[in-house]
Amino acid sequence: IDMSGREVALIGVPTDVGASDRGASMGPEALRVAGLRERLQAHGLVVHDRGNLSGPANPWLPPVEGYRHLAEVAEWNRKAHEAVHAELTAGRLPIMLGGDHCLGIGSISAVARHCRETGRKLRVLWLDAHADFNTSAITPTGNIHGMPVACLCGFGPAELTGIGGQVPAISPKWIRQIGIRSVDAGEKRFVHEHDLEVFDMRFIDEMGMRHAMELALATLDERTHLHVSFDVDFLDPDIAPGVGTTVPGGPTYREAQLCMEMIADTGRLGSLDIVELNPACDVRNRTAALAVDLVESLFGKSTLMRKSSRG
Ligand code: 5AB
Ligand code: MN
Ligand code: MN
Ligand code: MN
Repeated sequence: IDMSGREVALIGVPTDVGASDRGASMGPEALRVAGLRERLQAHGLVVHDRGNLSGPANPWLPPVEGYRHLAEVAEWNRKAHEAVHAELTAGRLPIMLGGDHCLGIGSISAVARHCRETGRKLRVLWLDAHADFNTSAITPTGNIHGMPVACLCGFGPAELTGIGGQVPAISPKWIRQIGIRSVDAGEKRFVHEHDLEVFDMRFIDEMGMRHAMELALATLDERTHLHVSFDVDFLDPDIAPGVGTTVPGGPTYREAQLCMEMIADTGRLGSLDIVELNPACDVRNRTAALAVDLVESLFGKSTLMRKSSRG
């Protein structure tokens, strides 16, 4: 798939209000320092860097009724929603640079709204160590970065589920989760109850990343808009230490590359989140550099060297 000439927009959303460790707010700048724009340009993409959105500071307060910083999370997400939606409307491919993963609510609700407006089918690939399917009733932490998938599916406070104008914003049937290896007890029951399609690390160990991705990508067609929500803690902490919530036993460098390459091969990528990168936890910006590397593959780096995609 040749993406050259495709216009992409980088939208920095520098906040960590949804997390319990500070530092993801520095993610956008770390990705820029690692050369995200230049590397995409080298593949012929036309890159517009919109700079960073601004929003409320992190008040650093304990949870209230099961949510930490709900008002601030809602404000950042409304802004992310509008920025992502504007780029999609203008025909550009938005890349949201988080920021913590609560921002998936704003970003993906914007993509869902765009798909409704243009008659497209939405498929969301959630690359993460975590399912992010908690609610205020079952969360062990109150951190909203553990709740975006639930909020998008309509389970959450009106301030968050209503962003984008339709509740729920998406159906659980549209989501494929890859790399999952840390799910809380109540969350696990909720995931089963709503029948989320999860390719967890056990599945990847036994069946391989190739088979997991073949299944995850099986039902795409020419009307499909594919959104990738890439939580950097998806990766094994040995190669990606720069996240607040590391979980051992994640995809290796090659497994992660293959995952990205197989997404690139579909030619359906329409929007992307890069979230949870925490430069305060990183070693010489190594995790940012790795994320940029993987994003290059997502935009077809390796396929440029191949005549046909697979076989
Ligand atoms: B991330 C935990 N399940 O809800 C919770 O990094 C962790 O966006 C959530 O995937 C991790 O607080 C959120 C324990
Ligand atoms: Mn996440
Ligand atoms: Mn995670
Ligand atoms: Mn995290």
